[in-house]
Amino acid sequence: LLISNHLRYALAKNEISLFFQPKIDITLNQITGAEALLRWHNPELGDVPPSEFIPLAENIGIISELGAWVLQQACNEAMKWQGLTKQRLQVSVNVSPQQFRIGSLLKEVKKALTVSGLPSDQLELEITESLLLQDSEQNLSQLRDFADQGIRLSLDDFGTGYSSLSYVRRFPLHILKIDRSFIHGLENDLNHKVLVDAIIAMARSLNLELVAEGVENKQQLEFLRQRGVRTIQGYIISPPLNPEDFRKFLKNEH
Ligand code: G
Ligand code: G
Ligand code: NA
Ligand code: MN
Repeated sequence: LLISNHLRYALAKNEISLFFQPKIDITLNQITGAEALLRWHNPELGDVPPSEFIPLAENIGIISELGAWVLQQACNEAMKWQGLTKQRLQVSVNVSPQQFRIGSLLKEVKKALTVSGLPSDQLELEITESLLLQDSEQNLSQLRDFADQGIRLSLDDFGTGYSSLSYVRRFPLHILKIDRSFIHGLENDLNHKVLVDAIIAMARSLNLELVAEGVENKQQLEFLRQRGVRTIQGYIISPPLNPEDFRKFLKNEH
């Protein structure tokens, strides 16, 4: 496949970059960190979204290499933020279930932390519900390894899969991210409001921190604020930014 061939050489050709989207504590009006998001621009294909090229990277066997690159870049960037703001910022990195299956993830995470010098409690891994649903001992033990290292674990896209309370409580998670599909149109949709309330209640009962993603307008923000959700991410604050613009965002914060 043409796109696979391009993807194989994309890293070497510097076509891949990492953007950062701020996360904000809306009670303190302070930035708490950023999610690292892959971007691929190919001269022939144009911009290819990660939803297309991540599955492809898994299929052609380069997800480990790509994932290791993301981890290293994310940790390196997070180190550069330290002088720019008083807060101790978290950097969140998405990891796909396939990266857990390969088994070298812990080694790659440790390497990225060592090489960058970033303290492990400033790294957050965003995992998906599908990883929990596989419910293998191997996945659970890897998650425990990360938690033991002080790395924070966040459950991404929550509510889109089949995770139940009984599933989620078995895993050493710290954060639950409300999927943006529930935030979208929230202000006009009673069903979404009810779902978001249920997710909030569940997170509280499990003692998990909450992040609401995809927040685009004031009504959504106020809905979340009223319910005590502290941390949000979305276009109302900022789209994902290139590393330079993200540093500018930090400097303009105060
Ligand atoms: O940025 P965008 O909305 O296009 O992201 C689409 C999807 O790609 C999201 O689900 C996001 O989690 C995923 N994604 C972005 N960057 C990475 C990455 O570095 N690794 C993995 N595994 N997924 C990523
Ligand atoms: O699946 P994941 O949660 O990792 O996806 C994150 C993606 O959501 C990012 O790639 C980003 O482009 C997108 N995103 C971030 N903020 C918003 C927003 O406010 N609205 C919408 N529609 N998408 C957003
Ligand atoms: Na994510
Ligand atoms: Mn998500």
